[in-house]
Amino acid sequence: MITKRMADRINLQINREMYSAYLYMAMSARMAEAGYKGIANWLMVQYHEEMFHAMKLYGYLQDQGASVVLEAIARPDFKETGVKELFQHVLEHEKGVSASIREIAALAREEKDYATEAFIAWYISEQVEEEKNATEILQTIDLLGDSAQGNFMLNIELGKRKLTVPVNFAELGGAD
Ligand code: OFO
Repeated sequence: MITKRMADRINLQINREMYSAYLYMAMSARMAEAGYKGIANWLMVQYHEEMFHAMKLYGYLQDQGASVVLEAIARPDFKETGVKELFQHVLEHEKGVSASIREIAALAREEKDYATEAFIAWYISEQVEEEKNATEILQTIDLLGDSAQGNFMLNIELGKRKLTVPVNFAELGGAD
């Protein structure tokens, strides 16, 4: 069993992961409209990753006998239309999510909640990956050149990204 304070904090994180999903879904639509189908693919795969992150938290609350409480998801807030600026936004967003995950880890330590500390360690590692992915894309943009030709090449590259997370969330536990 986890404390109410921890359950509230994890529910907040579900909302933040859902916001991430919503943000990447909106960014995917923007890139598809601009003709960058490959970049839109990368962002839509990211949407699924974020839903997976949210649903792992959802399952954890259920496994702990805590209530899942869903709040409104904010409108995706981004104005960038350029590819490089868009991925700068992605990186900054992920840094913010990493900070949010660290707060949960710190709270778990404060409460001597070893189960949540062990559970949230997966997200700590995942955020290293999330920041690395965005950083590498920004490096690739710089190498290719932030130009129509460079973005065209990036579009081909990001079009290769495949979904690796499950989409049947009933398999994640909590619902059994
Ligand atoms: Fe859930 O890692 Fe991105 O936001």
